[in-house]
Amino acid sequence: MNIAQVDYDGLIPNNVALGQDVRVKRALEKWHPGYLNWWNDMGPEGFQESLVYLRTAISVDPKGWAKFDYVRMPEYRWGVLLAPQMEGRKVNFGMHKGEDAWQEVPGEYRAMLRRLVVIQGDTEPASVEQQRFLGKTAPSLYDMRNLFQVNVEEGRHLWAMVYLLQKYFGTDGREEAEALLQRRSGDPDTPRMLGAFNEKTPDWLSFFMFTFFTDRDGKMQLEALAQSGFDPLSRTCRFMLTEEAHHMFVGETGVTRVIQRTCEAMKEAGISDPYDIDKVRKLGVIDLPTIQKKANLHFSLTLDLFGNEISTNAANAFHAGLKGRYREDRLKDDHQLESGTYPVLRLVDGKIQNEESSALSALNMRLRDDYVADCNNGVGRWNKVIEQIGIPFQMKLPHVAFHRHIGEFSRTNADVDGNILSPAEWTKRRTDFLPSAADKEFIESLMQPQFEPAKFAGWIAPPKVGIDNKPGDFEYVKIA
Ligand code: BYC
Repeated sequence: MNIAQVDYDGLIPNNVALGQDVRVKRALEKWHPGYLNWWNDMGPEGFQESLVYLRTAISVDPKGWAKFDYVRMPEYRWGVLLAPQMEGRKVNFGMHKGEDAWQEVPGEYRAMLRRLVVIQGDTEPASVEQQRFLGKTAPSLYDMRNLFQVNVEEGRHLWAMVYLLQKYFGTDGREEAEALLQRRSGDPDTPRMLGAFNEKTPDWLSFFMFTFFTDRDGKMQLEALAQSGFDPLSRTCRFMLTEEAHHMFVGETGVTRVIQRTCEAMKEAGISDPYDIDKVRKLGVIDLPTIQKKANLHFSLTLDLFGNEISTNAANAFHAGLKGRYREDRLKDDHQLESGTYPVLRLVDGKIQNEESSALSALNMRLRDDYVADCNNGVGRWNKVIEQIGIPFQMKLPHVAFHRHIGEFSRTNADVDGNILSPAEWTKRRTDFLPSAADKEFIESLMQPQFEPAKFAGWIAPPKVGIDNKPGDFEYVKIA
């Protein structure tokens, strides 16, 4: 079979010859009704009968893999798609470096590998759950379509991980696949596994910040897993990354359009002081300091997803050849890290300072550093827009010690510049850094739906170009 082409005939589109793999095909078909129940219960609230202009993967050929058409979300063809196998691929890091990549799970790494797949899988439905009420307040049909595109593709990413569980992990895999449909974001009894995926996404600025910051963690983690010596995981993640690019586009352009609209409205009204918050809010746009506070919140929550700075789990996964570094294949070193060191920011005697640690145990820190650099590039692009319109304000990432719940800095209270605060001072100043109840209330007051083609809510600028080159008045969602 041509791996670039997807078999669309059965219930589950795939390029993994599912038709010839009766056991896995049956297991997935059995899982399918539970998935649809989950989608109906926890997927986008309303709009399930609406026709949404969505892209669906029909190939894994990098030159053209998607087709666009109107689809009702429950009828979306969630498929199992792996990037093409690379002839003669080797494990390219850790103690097995140079050996043939594994096509089956190595027995000794089974538990470690399953844990990585389950954690990755758990984030995908979690994000759909977090975003389920947003359709009702979409600032335009264009944005609503982007939200639903992200949602159905996160659903497909769940399928991607469930395929690995069902195919390679036997009974345990089946149980884990069921459990992925049972946990619920924010549920006190059965929460999702990682902290940030139990937070609320109450408004569209949160959604854009989430897709900017948290989907970018997705990119970093998927890049690290795409390096895996377990070839099916690597191939799955490589194709997921193709889809992930659009999710980050939604976040990056979403925040940029909010910033742009605010700056333009200030300019038109002759307001030059970005801290004149009352005046800016009267224009019906979100003031820049509040946008900064939202960024502070989402950045800090997302940093927690990198785990502890010093981690034996990360060292073991690397050593075993299961999870590499960001773009491992482009790095120039021995790819084994037995002897090297890496600087890790630590809290020593109440001060934040760099300490050299073993490179192997500092892998979470290293991935986090790569992530912070990637975020900074995006923030730089936001600032260009502010500068071009001529408002004296710069967005910036808070210090990595700010508002942390996992790792080195979870034991302290730091402000956005990394100064350590006493607990009392932190409580007093918390809403200088993070959205207050009043900020949230103001943002929520702006979240009025705008469902007419070509129209946009007043707090966000229209996009520069349409999806799939569609004209400005295109009806991205035909609401039923
Ligand atoms: N919350 O050794 P440590 C995405 C636990 S996003 C709760 O430091 P490790 C997406 C940890 O489990 C990408 N618990 O951690 C984005 C461990 O517990 P156990 C998702 C946490 O393993 C948007 C203990 O603390 N993919 O795709 O080195 C929309 C000690 O941990 C947290 C992945 O994350 C936390 N934040 O690193 C949709 C990739 N952090 O086992 C999708 C797979 C740590 O001792 N996951 N703990 O009971 C991994 O690579 C790693 O497990 C982690 C943690 C990076 C998550």
